[in-house]
Amino acid sequence: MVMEEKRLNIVDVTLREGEQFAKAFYTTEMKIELSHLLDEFGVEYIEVTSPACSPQSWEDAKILSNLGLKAKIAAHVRCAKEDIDISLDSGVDVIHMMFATSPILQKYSTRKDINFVAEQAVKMTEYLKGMKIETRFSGEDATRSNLEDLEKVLDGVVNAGVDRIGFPDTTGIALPNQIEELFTHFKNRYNIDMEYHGHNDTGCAIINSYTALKSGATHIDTSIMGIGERNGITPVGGLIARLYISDREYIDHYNLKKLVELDRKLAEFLDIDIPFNNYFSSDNAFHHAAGIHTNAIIRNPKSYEIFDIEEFGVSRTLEVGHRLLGKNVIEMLGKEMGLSHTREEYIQITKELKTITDKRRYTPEEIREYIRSWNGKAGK
Ligand code: HCA
Ligand code: CU
Repeated sequence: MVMEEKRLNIVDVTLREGEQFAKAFYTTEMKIELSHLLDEFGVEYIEVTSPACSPQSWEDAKILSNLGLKAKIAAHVRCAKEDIDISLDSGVDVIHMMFATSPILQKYSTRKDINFVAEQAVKMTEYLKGMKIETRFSGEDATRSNLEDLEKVLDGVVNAGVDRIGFPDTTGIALPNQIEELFTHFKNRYNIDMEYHGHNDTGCAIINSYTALKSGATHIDTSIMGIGERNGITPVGGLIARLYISDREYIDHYNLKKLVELDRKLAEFLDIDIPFNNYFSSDNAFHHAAGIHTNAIIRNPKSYEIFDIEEFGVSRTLEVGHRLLGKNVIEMLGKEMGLSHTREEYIQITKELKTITDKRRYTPEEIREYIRSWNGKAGK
């Protein structure tokens, strides 16, 4: 299938790649709840751990496949008939096969050479096409694979009728220019659906995903908050943030209000904190501190915010208890409390507050109390 419209297909891998995260353990109930939320957000695919991995993984794949979600359930499997058969038996909608195509993983991980990979990939693709099930093939460690090796394997699976080919940056080593070249090359070679899966070891997961999309990828792998092996992969919130700003038409079909709920739910399930620098859902994502910023934000939020944050169901906070505070925010606070100090008085209060907040941070409540009981006598 060839997709021409400007649309992103999100392959959510929270339940598969994310299960490889150091802090992850999912119960069946958690998998069900996360799948419902992901479906409400609108991801196109929910990838699950290979049903061949453990008895419960098989049971859960079956349960998720029977939830009646709009999202397709995809089993992530080794390119081996035993694993594929067990997965098919669980009732999943899609098979995501992978096999290492890089010399280093062939030597130390799979211990299968490129000829074996090419032959096996074609065999399994033909096998699955015979059953008319949607099939994807990924060359694991594509970004450290030789181009000729990738071509050899992918030519075979494309000829055998695979629906989609995947290019994982398994070690997070790639720069955007490599991703652009890779996707442009294979788009011109096949014009088929292509998927990108980017690890974040060097902080390039989002920009590489974005670049892949602009260079012909139709499917991007993300996970909630980016969880995965090591420091993880492209976080769904970060990719949405990028596209919301520069290419909104790709993400029109997602329910943006669900993003924060996804992060909160996962953090609760895994008993982790939402990282301080997380997109949209961190406590400080829309916290404005310096007086220069808060003064301008009060006049127009667009001065320091690029998103319409209401669309994400979140709100901003303004710093009041720090020495960087601004007079406008203090005046606003006073007015909110129904006080009737003059502008000059608020300027005076701000001056005093800057002295006391030089010692430590104050809570908003302490600052409110100071303004409330201010009577013109400094230092009380
Ligand atoms: C892994 C490998 C993988 C596979 C991605 C894919 C990667 O950790 O098991 O199937 O496209 O990063 O290469 O996640
Ligand atoms: Cu991965």
